[in-house]
Amino acid sequence: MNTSSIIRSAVVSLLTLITMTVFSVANAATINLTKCVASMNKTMSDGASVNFWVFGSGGMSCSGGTLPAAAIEVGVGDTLNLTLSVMMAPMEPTPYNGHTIHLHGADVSTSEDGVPDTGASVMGDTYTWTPTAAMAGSYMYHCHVHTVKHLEMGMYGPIIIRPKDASGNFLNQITSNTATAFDYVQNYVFSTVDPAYHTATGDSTVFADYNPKYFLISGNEGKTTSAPAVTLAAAVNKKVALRLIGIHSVNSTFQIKDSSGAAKSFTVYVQDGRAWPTAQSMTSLDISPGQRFDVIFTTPSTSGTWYPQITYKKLRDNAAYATAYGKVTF
Ligand SMILES: [Cu+2]
Repeated sequence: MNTSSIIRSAVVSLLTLITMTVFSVANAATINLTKCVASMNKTMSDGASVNFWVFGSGGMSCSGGTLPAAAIEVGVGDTLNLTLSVMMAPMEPTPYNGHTIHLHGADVSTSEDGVPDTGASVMGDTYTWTPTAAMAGSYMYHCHVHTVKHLEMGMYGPIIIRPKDASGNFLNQITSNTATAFDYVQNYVFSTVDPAYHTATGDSTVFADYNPKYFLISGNEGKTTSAPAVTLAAAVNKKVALRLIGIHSVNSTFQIKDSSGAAKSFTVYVQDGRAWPTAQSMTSLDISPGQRFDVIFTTPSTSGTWYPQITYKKLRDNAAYATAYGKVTF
């Protein structure tokens, strides 16, 4: 072989290897979703009506809008094409008109990032992401136009990156590590609501001070253990995974307590879409705005009720605002 044929042979081998690597992801799927924005009024626990802007599905007719938005599940190696239509969307006046989708925590190029300050269109776009195996875990999508207002308005929802088996089915594990296997799983989306932000627009001085009045888990207040925001019917001796997704705008502490108030331990496997080098067991976890944790706890051998709960705290002095409760029976 002369030099050029050796180089040509090496190039062909390299291209073959690259092709095999790219296309050897078993049963990688392409997920095409179109999101839109709808106005929604929600009656809060004190009887007040608060206006939200929520992501729904569809273009010209926007349906299924919820607070938070429906979770998007993407397999490792799948390609998500998430399209935003703003045709019928409620909007602020310029310069804060329009909306985007920001894939919070995702490793994407600037063109897929949905940040207007770095050139993203605010009048509709498609955002593409192909997460790798190392990215299994919990994320969120949210609007990045005048974020202080639009995030508060309810423009957010979870994105869950899940490992798949050789047939392309989702594994009931947080990551490819079998230690993260679970029997039950539930999303806990944390958010707070300052109603003054919902009526203010533009550069109003209202946005200079945040005074939340409602404290949510997955869109519900859950002010007491007898009126929890979310419930899960599990069984004894089972593994329950909770995906803790922080879209709140204050400090917070997450715990799981039994019916007598004793804190129960849970194990953190993944933080912000990356596996911890060593999983850690704990009874209390601080969650800052934007953070996500994927945790697992084991239900005991006798039936009962535990209450996963989050105490929201002021950014300035960490004083508690309120606690919101979930409920798991077994
Ligand atoms: Cu927006």
